[in-house]
Amino acid sequence: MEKIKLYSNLVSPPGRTVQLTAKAIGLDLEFHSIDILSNEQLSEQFIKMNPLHTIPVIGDSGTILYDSHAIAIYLIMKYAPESTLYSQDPAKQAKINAILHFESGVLFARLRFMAEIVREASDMSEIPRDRLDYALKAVELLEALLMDKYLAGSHMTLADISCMTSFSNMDCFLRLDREKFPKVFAWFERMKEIPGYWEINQAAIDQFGDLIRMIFESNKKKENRLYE
Ligand SMILES: N[C@@H](CCC(=O)N[C@@H](CS)C(=O)NCC(=O)O)C(=O)O
Repeated sequence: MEKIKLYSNLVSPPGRTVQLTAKAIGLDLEFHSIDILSNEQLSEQFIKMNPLHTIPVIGDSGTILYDSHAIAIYLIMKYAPESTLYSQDPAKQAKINAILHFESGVLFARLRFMAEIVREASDMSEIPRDRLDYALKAVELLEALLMDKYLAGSHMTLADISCMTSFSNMDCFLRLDREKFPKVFAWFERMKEIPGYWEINQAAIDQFGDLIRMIFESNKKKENRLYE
């Protein structure tokens, strides 16, 4: 069988959701790195696959799909329908879907709103307060959602993978106080036990932290040059 192609970047939370889902169901993907810092996703070739020019995208024997949530559900339903990461039961499925919509519409959207401005900033103090507060509020909502061991109940599902990848990037920016979010941090610790966490998620977080520092430093140099 031809390997499924994944077009993504390790620093992308939705991209890692697909990588970790594949890992959990034992699927080996062929990784194609897309450099979003140099806007590779805006190339004609990429836009043909995804007019929304977002990563991740997969190619599975001619089937091209975008959006991490849609891709992860597709992979589970096609290759591991018995997996407990998703469910065949309509009520359980709806519960997982509701959290996936929260991730897409609130958690990731607010992370992106904050991250977009980093490209122009010299340090975190330059991120507008309302963007930081908006992101923080999303973490408060995540804390409120955690009424059991995992987001959709007592076992880990796709909802947890999806929220964890975005949450971990958010924590890189906000350096959250563990005491204020005890349920979130206890859940995050549990999530570190999933297959691939260290080589996929932690590796990305380390890289992401360095990337933010590099962007800040380079923006500071640009500012200094103005006054030379
Ligand atoms: N809802 C989408 C969001 C994907 C997304 O916004 N990805 C970002 C990277 S984390 C991206 O591709 N940004 C580049 C762009 O929008 O041009 C998903 O879950 O796949």
